Amino acid sequence: MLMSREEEGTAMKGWTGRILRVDLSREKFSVQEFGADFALKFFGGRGFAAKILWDETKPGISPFSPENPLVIATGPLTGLPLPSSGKLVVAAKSPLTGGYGDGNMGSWAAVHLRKAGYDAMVITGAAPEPKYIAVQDASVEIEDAKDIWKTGSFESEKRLKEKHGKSVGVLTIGQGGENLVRYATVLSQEGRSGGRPGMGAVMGSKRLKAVVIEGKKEIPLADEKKLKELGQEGYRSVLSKPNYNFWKRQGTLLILEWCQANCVLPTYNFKEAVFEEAASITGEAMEKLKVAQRGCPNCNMTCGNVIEDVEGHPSELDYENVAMLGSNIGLGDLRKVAHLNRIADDYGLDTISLGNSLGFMMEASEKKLLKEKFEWGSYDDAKRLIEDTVHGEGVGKLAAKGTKAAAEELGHDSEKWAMNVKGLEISAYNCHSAPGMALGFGTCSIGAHHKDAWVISWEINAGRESYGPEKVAKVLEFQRIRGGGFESLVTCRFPWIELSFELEWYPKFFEAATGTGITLDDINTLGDRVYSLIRAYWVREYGSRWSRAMDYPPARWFKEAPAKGAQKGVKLDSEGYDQLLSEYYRRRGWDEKGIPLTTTLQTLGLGDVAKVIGSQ
Ligand code: PTT
Ligand code: SF4
Repeated sequence: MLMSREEEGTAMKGWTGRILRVDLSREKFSVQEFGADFALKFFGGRGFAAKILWDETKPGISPFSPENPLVIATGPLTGLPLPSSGKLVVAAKSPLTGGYGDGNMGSWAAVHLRKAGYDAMVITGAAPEPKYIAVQDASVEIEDAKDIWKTGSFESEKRLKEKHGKSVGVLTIGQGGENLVRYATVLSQEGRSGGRPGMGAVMGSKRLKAVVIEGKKEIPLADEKKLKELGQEGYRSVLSKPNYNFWKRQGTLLILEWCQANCVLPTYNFKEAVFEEAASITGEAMEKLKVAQRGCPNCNMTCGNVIEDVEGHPSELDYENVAMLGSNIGLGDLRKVAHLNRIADDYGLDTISLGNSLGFMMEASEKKLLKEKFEWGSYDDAKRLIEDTVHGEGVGKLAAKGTKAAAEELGHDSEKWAMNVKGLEISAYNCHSAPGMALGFGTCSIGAHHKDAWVISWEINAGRESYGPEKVAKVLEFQRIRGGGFESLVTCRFPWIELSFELEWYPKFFEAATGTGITLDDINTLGDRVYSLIRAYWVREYGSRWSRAMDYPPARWFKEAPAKGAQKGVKLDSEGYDQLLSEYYRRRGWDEKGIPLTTTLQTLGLGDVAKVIGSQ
């Protein structure tokens, strides 16, 4: 349980020390205070969400149950005048995976939540009719949302801003979330999307259309002067990084050409790893069409590149969106890809799972497993399938459940090419010939996301063939700093990973904000704590269904090698992967099934968790 501030007797800095709780069933809200113990143990963001969901999810509940808490959490660095600090985490039990789910998104809502005097918001219950929550400093209202229900995320945000003012922060869902598509996300600012494992659908199940936040207070700081100085220095340092200009030109799309050159570009539902039309969807191709650049709050390396889509609308592109809705479905026209991306943003669907789902259905159609026809590379077929997915028509009903559930219903061994881990679809890196990245996907805390251990660029330089312990060490290093550190401090990791903004800045920022000195080792320990707690959550939810197989990537990577490109004929070796996994478990202090050992949990301050999951 959280400790109250009074019990602790500590006046905290850096955190507001307050969580806003809203019960939609009872139309009530309350404020819960927490103390330094909780703050220093879990930091914020994913750390807070994991602890709250561990404590408060009734084991085995349906993710669509009103009791499933939806957590919106910031961290001690969020909203401060520091590089790229305008981010938040949305988390809940996932309807796509049945395990812990979260996502990280940029939004003014992150900054406003902190300025309204809260570090996090926990939403429970379900409204009988569509509602939205309006927070303005101490005032919290639950308002009618009937007139924006069945409306896309862009129009909904626009109308909410017309009513509440254009500078408020808005988190909203589109029709995808309303209709419980299991990979529906939460949207903000026409191009920020978070919560791949269905956080938008959890919002929809609560009939919660949006959260509007405006805060005007100061965030309490231990050393305001120092923090400002550090922030200014930090912003200057970001600007001086050698890769800055190229990053500003291409953002995340700079990686597409590299993926093609290194045979890891997902193509035709991850069957191939190079795409014959890749040149038309690269960062360079995007640059020629670019009409605007957008980004998250407090960021001076904004990476949201906007082009005009084939139907004349603006669409903000990232690498994952383009690869999954482009090469993965055989579509090589960037303006058409951009339109599919725009529809996904407006309906509020995760582009990664959507691109996987489209690829899966195109392959199923090719294999004559469906009555309906979906051709590779067909823009019209892709559009039709997206519409059917959102509105639950025809095969769209199946597509809306994600590839794992779709394969279970479809049969014919289709689970072998349903590209997911634990139910969450794989992001845009094809790992036939990248065992370290495959391990990163296999062991990621929410299912197959690259956000925690994106080791692929390091791996290809270090030697992709190896199944050695150095791969495990790198996966762990990244899971600690990315999956634990950045997700719980809650700032964007791009200054570090993309521009080499040094990690040493973050303990300094932390100390100026909170008054507590920490080291990078402390951040790594936090990462381990969060990872083991999330693993415990999965084990508790899955019970006897939990097995080592949950940490395996799909059979396609082991059984079928790509037929083209320099890595033609290369596939993953299952014995080698097994060894990597055992070494990974050993270094984590988990048993051979991937369940944290009692001693590991005790060392991490999670001793009470051990009994619940029957740790050895
Ligand atoms: C993130 C995942 C990613 S990761 C991408 S592109 W990427 C896709 N973006 C989508 C989108 O857009 N629209 C949509 N309808 N679905 C989308 N699904 C996909 O979602 C994002 C950036 C990016 S762009 C990345 S890597 C980094 N992610 C960070 C992270 O996870 N943590 C952190 N501390 N910093 C990060 N910085 C970068 O943020 P999920 P955003 Mg996203 C339109 O949410 O669920 O984590 O999945 O947040 O504000 O859009 O910024 O090449
Ligand atoms: Fe947002 Fe990109 Fe800036 Fe990160 S670098 S905060 S994703 S705009």
